[in-house]
Amino acid sequence: MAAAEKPRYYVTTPIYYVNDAPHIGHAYTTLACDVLARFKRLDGYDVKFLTGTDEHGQKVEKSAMARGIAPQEFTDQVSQNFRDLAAAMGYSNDDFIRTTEERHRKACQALWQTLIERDEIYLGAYKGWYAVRDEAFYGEGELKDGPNGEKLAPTGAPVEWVEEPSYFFRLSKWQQPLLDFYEQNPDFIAPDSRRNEVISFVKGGLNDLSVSRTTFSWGVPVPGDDAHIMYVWLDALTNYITACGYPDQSAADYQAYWPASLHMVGKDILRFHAVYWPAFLMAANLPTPQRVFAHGWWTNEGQKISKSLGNVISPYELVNRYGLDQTRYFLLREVPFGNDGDFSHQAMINRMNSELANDLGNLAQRVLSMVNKNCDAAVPTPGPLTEHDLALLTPARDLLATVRAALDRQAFHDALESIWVVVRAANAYVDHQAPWALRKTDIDRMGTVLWVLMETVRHVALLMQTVVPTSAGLMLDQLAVPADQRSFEFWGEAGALKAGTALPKPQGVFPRYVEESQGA
Ligand code: ME8
Repeated sequence: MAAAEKPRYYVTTPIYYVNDAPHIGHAYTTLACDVLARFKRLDGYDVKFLTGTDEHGQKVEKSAMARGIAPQEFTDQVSQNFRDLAAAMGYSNDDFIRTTEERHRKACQALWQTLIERDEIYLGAYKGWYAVRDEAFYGEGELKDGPNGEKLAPTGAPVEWVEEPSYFFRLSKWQQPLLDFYEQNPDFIAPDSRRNEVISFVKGGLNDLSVSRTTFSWGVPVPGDDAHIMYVWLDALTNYITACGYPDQSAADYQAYWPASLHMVGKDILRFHAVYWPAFLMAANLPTPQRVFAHGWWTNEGQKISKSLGNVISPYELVNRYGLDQTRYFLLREVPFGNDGDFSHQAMINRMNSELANDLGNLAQRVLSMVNKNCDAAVPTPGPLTEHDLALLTPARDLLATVRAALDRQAFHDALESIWVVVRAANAYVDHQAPWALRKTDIDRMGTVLWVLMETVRHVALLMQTVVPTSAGLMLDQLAVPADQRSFEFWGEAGALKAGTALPKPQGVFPRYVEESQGA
């Protein structure tokens, strides 16, 4: 297929604040996008997958000051941590955006200018509560009392009283258009429970939004009024179009990829993506993204993850201890995507040993060892397929459609469960068909059974390339599937294993995790 004819898919992660070291939460969001990007590429799409860092704002300025270095130097250092994470987690992002880049300053200022020209922004004065930690304004009624009588944001962040000249975005005017937009685009916000939350928030009334600050300077200057810098969220959200070449709307990437197919975010920042962002875009007469998915929150052995509790889970630690693919699998398998989830080492070990090592790893190993020993290390010749064979092979071949539909709903856990239904069925089929016994009684039938199993493993591995790319690649190597025949173009009969193809010596792909104390 020529590139021009391919359908497009543009998926984005939030751009992360650089003041924290990357942790499991950041790794999770980007991982989910990575799996979608890999799936869509294999499924014939032309994909753009964007991640990056959010480097402006008062919080970052304060962190730089605390370290005694200039904000630019600080952000250069810490942004690199997120690039390193992308490499360590095997993310396949096509671009990495930093909001301190020139392309981004240009895009923000152009968007601002458009909003000014369309009379969507006006100069006023801001008086109210601001939480630096959330980089968000709060109404008096939203605040709660802290343990020492101090005022706190609903998120628990400390707030400060702010009074300063400010530009305002006419958000109030977009209340009804936003409600109409949600109504006309029922899939715009997911999951549904979150959609309802956003709708009731908007129905509650929207105030105009302060979109510039004068009391610090680390940000994009407001065009024509240097005393102001842009509100960090207006700046940050714009990254999604900067990366497409905006303000040049004829740029190839803008034409190809905007509006985005999916903004993946955590539930903490849904309001910015599902309310402010479409309002800014509608106000600038630009197309709105197709979907925003807000996933849940990870806790650690039951506790909220926080620096002060000292229980931040480092993705590096997980990868070093359990392996990259094992970590990727666990994160998407353990918790229904959208729900909150709790990390526990025991749960990680259970998934890795019972599902990866036992169910899938052993299946592949058993089948390939039998083929190696009994079929001259070559793909056996299948005879006529029986009802039993089809009872395994047909669901395996149906998996692509099932997984595609699940991933279009961002239901990673459903996708993996449907794959595991087939993996478990394949294990039951091995036991039932007993190819080791057939070797003595009906060698042709043994070949058929082993071929059906290899085909099943091939289909599973093709799909698992998205979640466990290295291990699935090794499985496909062992099935002698050529590197250029691993996309979904080769699904089903199109890529069926050919009898007589020589196979390499099988090797285990998913090691069991053995506690050090037990392993010694
Ligand atoms: O909010 N569990 O950046 P941020 C799951 N710069 N996901 C988590 C998590 C946890 N415990 N902790 C963090 C910002 N995340 C802005 C975004 S976008 C235009 C600007 C993930 O560094 C989750 O995706 O605070 C959450 O939304 C994001 O990190 C917040 O990252």
